[in-house]
Amino acid sequence: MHELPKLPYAFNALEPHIDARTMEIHHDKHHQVYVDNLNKALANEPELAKLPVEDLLRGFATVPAAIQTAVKNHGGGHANHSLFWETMGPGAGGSPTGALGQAIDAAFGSFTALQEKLNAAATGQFGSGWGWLVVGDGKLDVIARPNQDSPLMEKKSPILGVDVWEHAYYLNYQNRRADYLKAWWNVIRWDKVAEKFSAAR
Ligand code: MN3
Repeated sequence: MHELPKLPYAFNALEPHIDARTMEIHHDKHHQVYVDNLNKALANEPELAKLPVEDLLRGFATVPAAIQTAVKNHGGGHANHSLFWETMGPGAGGSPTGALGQAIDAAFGSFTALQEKLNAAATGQFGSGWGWLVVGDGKLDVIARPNQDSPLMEKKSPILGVDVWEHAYYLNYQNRRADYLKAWWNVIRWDKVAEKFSAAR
């Protein structure tokens, strides 16, 4: 059985960048529904149900056709939000250092250039989806994907992602997705992103 991970900080911990009410609904309601529906989809697949959700998504091609859509939407939703909560925190932000900082400079030219590229990808995602910083074939890349489609299904490892479904920002930012993105950079835990980067390489 998959379980909703506990939010590692208070609902209001990311204010003023992300408001407490949005965090509460987003974590307790939206993410819970992905977890519940994933468990329902896997109810008759005991072997698949044992896998960590990341492994389930990496092996997406072998998931039975009858539950592929549910696994993509709800398994993706579960994995994506788990990463999202974990890579944000209070007193965070700033810029990446060490091996990750150097890899970002090498791949994009500078941290500012990465920010511009990820902002453009996330702003340009039509409708609901995510902007991602991923490692694929050992290299950093920025991509956007619709809905809850996980980069793991393409054998890319997400190390940072931003949810641009309206439920992620509408209460505080309404239609201003770009303002939400600008604020989000202030809550990124680069120590966590660096851990994921070193694990992915
Ligand atoms: Mn969401």
